[in-house]
Amino acid sequence: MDLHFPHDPTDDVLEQFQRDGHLTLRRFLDPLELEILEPGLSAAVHREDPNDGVPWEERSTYDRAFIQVGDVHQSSDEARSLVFSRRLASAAAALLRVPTIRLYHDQALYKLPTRGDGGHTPWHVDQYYWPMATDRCITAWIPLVEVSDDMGPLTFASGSHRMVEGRELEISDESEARCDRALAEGGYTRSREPFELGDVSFHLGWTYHSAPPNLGTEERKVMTVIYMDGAMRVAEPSNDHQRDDLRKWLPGLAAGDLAASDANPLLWPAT
Ligand SMILES: O=C(O)CCC(=O)C(=O)O
Repeated sequence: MDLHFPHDPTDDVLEQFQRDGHLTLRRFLDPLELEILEPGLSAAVHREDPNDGVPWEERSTYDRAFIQVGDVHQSSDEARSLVFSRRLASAAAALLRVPTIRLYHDQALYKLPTRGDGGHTPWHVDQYYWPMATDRCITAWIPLVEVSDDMGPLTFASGSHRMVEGRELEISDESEARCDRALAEGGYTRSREPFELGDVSFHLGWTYHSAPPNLGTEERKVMTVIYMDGAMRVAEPSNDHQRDDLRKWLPGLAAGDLAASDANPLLWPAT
């Protein structure tokens, strides 16, 4: 299912994204369509939850942050319609200022209501995990339910895609503490707003972001799609996470290759 026809952000929007490294497009998707997609997509996420049954006390900071399920579009037609949405992919192309866009991968990030200590998403940058040769990669964060301020909305540090300190940290208590301090010292403004159904945020691979714990009673259900420049090349992995990502999301490829395995279809222009 194609959610909408392509959409061209205005020059103001493009400049804002270039300045801040993140942007939320309000009512970008049709709330009714998201309501229809949500149950099937959530069923796939819960079926594949890697931490199902693990007591809260035994979970790491990372595992308390969210239920993380990747490649959801392989098991859910509902996820597939978001991953192959031309409206989303065309916005990614416009924001990155590239003519073509490929899928890096998708993942659902469902934040459980906190059960005591933790449940926040520590400050981090995504590109630490990705073996990519340039910074032309972007995540669309797509809530499948309304996310009020107490449910753990994504929080950005505006302009932080230019900050270098902390880029070498995996998501952890250490990244939370060190990035928080570096962002404060660098004077970066933090931006956190509730999401209505249909609102979609986009952030660059090097933009620092975090989320508070979900203090509500319902799950914070969010789907993400990670896009890259269609001309992206694979970089030599610089850590074990990047080696894992190379195997998982760029199968069969090596440093220097065009990042265009069978798992990375061209999403824009749509074929
Ligand atoms: O959903 C969250 O809490 C974190 C999301 C995130 O880190 C991302 O989409 O890159």
